Amino acid sequence: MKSTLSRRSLGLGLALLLSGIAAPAMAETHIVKMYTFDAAVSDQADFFDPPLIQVAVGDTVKFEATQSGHNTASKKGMIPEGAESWNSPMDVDFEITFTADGTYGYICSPHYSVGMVGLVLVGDYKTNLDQARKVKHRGKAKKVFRALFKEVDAIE
Ligand SMILES: [Cu+2]
Repeated sequence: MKSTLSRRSLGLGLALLLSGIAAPAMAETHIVKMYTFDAAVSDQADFFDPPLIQVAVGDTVKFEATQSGHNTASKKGMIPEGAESWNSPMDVDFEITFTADGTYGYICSPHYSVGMVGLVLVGDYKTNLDQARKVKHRGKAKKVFRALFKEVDAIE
């Protein structure tokens, strides 16, 4: 009886171990919410939450139209060479699967100048990090991107 139990728990342990090994290869979906205002989340009006995320190649980011009046669009010069740009309609949930390493800068089209911007870091994101950082911005986008790149520099 005792040996049966221990054999069973060994089997379970092995199954857990194997699923743990398989996990990194499985693509994940990450949520970024689009907000107009929610004091419980941020003092800022018009923002992505979270504005900076790090994902693996093959993962999907789902931009959720949590509140209305927003979209997501890649920012010219802020995605890796050869990567596909995007520009979602307003007020829809929008999914992007990232298949190439790199830093991806994006904006909300109507709220770019008030700083509704974000970064997705995919896999080996440093491949185009410097190019993405060099892009000039206007209004509050300048300040928000600068703060996000500072956060990126703090990774490791
Ligand atoms: Cu917006």
